[in-house]
Amino acid sequence: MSSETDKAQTAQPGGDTIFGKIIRGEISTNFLYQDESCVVFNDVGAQAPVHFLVVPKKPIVRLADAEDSDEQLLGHLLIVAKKVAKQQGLDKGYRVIINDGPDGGQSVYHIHVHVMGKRQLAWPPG
Ligand code: TR5
Repeated sequence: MSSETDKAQTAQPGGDTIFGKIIRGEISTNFLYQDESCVVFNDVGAQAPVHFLVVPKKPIVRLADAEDSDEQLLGHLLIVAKKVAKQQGLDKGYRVIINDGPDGGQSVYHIHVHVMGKRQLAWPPG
């Protein structure tokens, strides 16, 4: 198992996360974009030359816990993802991923959208 998979198998939902600290400014972070409902920053463990995360300020734990009332917010995250992808020069395409739960490889229990690009990505993922 990769270390990311190990992390996902042992990560626990609930409580504050590292992303909460980033959103509140308790950890100094260079935001690629931010607005009233989300922030965007580079993934510290980048899996591609460009790899950033779109994170809502609302601490939805995981996609499985999203509510019908989160529909607009979740759509907003994708619109922000495509705008920042353009800013980052991902003209040849990119991949958008939400990992959910242990089997989905989620290691941080504050929902986030991964955007990866600037290399040919394989399919299917592992
Ligand atoms: O595995 P999932 O889908 O939950 O994604 C979590 C992502 O958060 C991973 O790709 C990590 O590399 C990333 N991550 C973890 C930390 C972190 C981060 N990205 C930016 N800054 C980070 N800090 C300061 N601390 C982390 N622990």
